[in-house]
Amino acid sequence: MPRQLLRLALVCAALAGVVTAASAVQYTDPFDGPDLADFWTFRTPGDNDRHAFEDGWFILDIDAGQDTYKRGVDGAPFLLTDPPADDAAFSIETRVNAILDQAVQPVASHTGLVFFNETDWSYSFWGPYNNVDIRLEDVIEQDYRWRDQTLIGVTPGGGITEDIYLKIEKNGDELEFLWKLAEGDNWESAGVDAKLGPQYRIGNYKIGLFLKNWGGSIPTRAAFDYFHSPEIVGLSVDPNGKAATQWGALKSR
Ligand SMILES: [Ca+2]
Ligand SMILES: [Ca+2]
Repeated sequence: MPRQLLRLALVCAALAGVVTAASAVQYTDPFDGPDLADFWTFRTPGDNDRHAFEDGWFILDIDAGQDTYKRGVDGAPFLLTDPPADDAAFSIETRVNAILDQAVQPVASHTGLVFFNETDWSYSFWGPYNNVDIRLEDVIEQDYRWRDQTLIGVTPGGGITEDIYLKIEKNGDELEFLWKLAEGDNWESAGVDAKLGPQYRIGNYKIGLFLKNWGGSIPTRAAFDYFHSPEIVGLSVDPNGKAATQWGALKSR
């Protein structure tokens, strides 16, 4: 009998371990839909940009010519949320597919992760660009920097032909831009920027996802598998990646 009790105790301990593992919280949004979580704001200049959920992906869907550029050119949709209350050091990441409707990324388009200070018209755009490369472009008011000025980017051979993992790490006033092609790969750094960091202070900026296009573009879509930050309180998910918190429960909080 004591032996059986011991076995029962061991089974209970093992089950407790499983339960603990299953309830481990990651702070992420797996984009299961069907609605946006409460912590997101969909910013759609011109009120003409669309979004949808498809098979666990969040889709941004825009007409041609939805450019966001220097102050005064403001057409691209952003999905935005707040940085963590203590933003001294944190990271955000996503997996983006910029080639939904053709074999390569559409011309004249840029998509990925964004840091955005609307008041001072400053942003950092990080992601696949124009079927050319994965790059950082940024702006402060009328001071725009292309890749040859930010000097941060990578050029995969053959253009943008598959989905890409993106990450931005903020450490003090520095932003580091990282990427990889597969979930199991190690993150690779494309560089560190120290110019835009001072533009991002608690209360004056948001973070999230973007999709823009410009002259010569066609209607463009981009899909995001998830948005994740270890430091930001988002949705609790189980190890299978499904949202453990019901959307109805979230909405009633
Ligand atoms: Ca997903
Ligand atoms: Ca728009």
